Amino acid sequence: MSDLILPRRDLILRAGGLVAAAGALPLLSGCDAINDAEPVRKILSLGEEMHFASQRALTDRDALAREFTRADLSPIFRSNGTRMPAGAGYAAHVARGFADWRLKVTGLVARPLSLSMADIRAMPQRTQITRHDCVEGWSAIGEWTGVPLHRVLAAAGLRDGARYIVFRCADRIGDADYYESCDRVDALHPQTILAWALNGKVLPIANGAPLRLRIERQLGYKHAKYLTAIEAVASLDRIGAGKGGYWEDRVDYEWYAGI
Ligand SMILES: Nc1nc2c(c(=O)[nH]1)N[C@H]1C(S)=C(S)[C@@H](COP(=O)(O)O)O[C@H]1N2
Ligand SMILES: [Mo]
Repeated sequence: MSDLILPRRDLILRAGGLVAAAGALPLLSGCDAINDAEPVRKILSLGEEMHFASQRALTDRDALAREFTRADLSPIFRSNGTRMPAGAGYAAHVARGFADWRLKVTGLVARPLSLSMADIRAMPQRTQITRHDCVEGWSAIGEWTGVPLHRVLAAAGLRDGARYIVFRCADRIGDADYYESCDRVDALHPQTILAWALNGKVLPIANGAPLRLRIERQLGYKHAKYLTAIEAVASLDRIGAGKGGYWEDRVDYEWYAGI
């Protein structure tokens, strides 16, 4: 972990690369190998399995996810689900280097916010090297930089009645927008960040540019990409189909996907 802020000149140079990456084709679905989906624990070795079991027994929900070193970074951090949100709106943001992108913070907060990427980068940052585990049976280690979500929620003034945070995304899969949610414990966890950089570079489009959630104690599908809004709510009943996430609404993915 470190308090890294990339120099602005670097950012401008790297923003040019984002446009080139926009050629990637959108995929039809996210965790599309649903029938083959196996719980990620099945692919872990017995030793790791025991490590998880003992960690779960000994620690609580505030425990940190394991952090790695740069030597552990995956050579390629693959992407999954949406790799390029469809539509002219997102393409226009790409063309403008996300200069007009806004993250709205709404719902049960004292001060609703509309943050630009510059606003987000001006807040205190956190960098962490963690392992992403997708239920489809792959993992990757990456270095993420972004603002801790608890900072954003403190700036907005989370109200007492807010039990869940909903994450709204710019992409649709089929006929519905991708979304996710978590409870206050995960929202305020120190490793839950809104990330705008991966491996020291501005987040690639395929990995959720310009801003994506890293919620390190949870499985991959909880890590919402292409964030447009976060909303503090008292109940998930009237969000989507009521199960707290795009995949939770459609398949038997657990809402609480703790690892
Ligand atoms: N908006 C959005 N977020 C998403 C998805 C998606 O399709 N759309 N896919 C999820 C799944 S299943 C995984 S494993 C991770 C993949 O993140 P990556 O593309 O950076 O590897 O993003 C998650 N967040
Ligand atoms: Mo996934």
